[in-house]
Amino acid sequence: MKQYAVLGMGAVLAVATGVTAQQTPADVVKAQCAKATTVAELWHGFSAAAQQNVLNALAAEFNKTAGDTCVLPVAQGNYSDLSTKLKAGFAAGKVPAMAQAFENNIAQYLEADKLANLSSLGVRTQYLQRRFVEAATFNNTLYGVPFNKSVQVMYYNKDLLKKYNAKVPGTLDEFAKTARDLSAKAGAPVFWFQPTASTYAPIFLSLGGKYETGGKLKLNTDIGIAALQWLMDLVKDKAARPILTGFINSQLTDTFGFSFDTSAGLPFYKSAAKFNLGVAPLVGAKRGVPGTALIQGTNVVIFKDATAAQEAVAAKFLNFSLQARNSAIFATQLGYVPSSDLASETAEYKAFVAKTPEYEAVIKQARFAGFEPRLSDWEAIRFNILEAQIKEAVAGKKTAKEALDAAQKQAEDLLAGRTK
Ligand code: FGO
Repeated sequence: MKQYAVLGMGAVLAVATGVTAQQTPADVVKAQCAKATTVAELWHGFSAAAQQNVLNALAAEFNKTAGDTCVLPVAQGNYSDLSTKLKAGFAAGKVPAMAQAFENNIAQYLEADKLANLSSLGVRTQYLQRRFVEAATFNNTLYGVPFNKSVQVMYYNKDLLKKYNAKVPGTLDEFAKTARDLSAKAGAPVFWFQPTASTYAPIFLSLGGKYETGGKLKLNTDIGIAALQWLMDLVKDKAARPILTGFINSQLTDTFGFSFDTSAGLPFYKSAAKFNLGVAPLVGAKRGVPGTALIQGTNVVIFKDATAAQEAVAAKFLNFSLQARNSAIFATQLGYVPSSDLASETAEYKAFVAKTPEYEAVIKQARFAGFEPRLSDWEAIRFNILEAQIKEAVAGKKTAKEALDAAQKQAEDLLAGRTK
């Protein structure tokens, strides 16, 4: 994988900055920032080296244009580590100029009154994907810009399907049938999934589920129960295998059949798969209409407590990264959906798609995708409550209804402030 991500942006960077083969993008940024009078830190949750390289390469390209100012990406672990560290930073009075943030993180950081109004800082959004921009807009004010937004897609093993003469399923029903048939023939569950809110969401959304009705969070709907049951039945029938730790793309073997996973996994799946990898839009309720993916990945926000000089550099950096060409390079390298509507017109984008046809599934899927609730407590709900209950249900400790009823009760208590 390292090769895949580093080559593209790395090559672009090498031309732009004269970087030598031995220098990593992080080395370049470090040297640039050592000389700068204003350093705007960007705290992020990219823990994979390949992603850090692409982000650092983007910062290095920007820094070349930024005079005696610079942007310094700073890794904080994964996304949850990042939000934990930011909240600790709020308490200690120390925050960076910028950070990655999910929509619910924006809601939470806003409650703490930590976010800068991006429009006032001159961040331009007219060519950006509208619904991403709307998702980062609260009370008519822009607090984040889409930076690395993903959708989920269906990864599959073409060789396994071929071996057993199976077709790529077109609906959730066909998927369940194919997974059962292939698992019986292969002697092992072929659908690999992480028992998390992320995996549950596309099944729930594709069946027509909604997390909120009339402004109220509802986790234990009939559709929710049906979605969880769908997953539980596949596990019971030995057609689905829960992956409890680590990324699926780090554990691929030739008995892997299918997964529903983030498009940001594309470079990792591509380099790890020793079989012919297939990538398709998700299966949904109806043939010919893709399922509904969860939109994940993050926005970038700017913090109010940064100095005016840092805020100005940060705003310039965001405008730079969202330019069509930069958005195209960054997104395609990492399997993200380009933030700029103009990205697909660029030569860089076209060249990438020509060489990586799997990426087309990402672009198709982007039209069929939805968000999780933008509640400030959602991060706690999705991991500590919903995911915990999904795990119990999938392990056979609870029925789908018991699990989601418990999730609903715990979420209500949390939202009412009873367990904060
Ligand atoms: C990840 C997480 C949230 C929230 C969703 C939220 C917090 C989910 C899901 C939990 O940028 P995305 O699409 O993909 C991630 C990216 C950066 O790490 O690369 C993906 N990756 C990394 C290494 C690898 O080997 N394979 C690979 O796919 C990685 O998944 O974001 C999807 C996965 C999760 O982090 O376990 O978004 N998520 N909503 N996290 N904290 N809060 O509200």
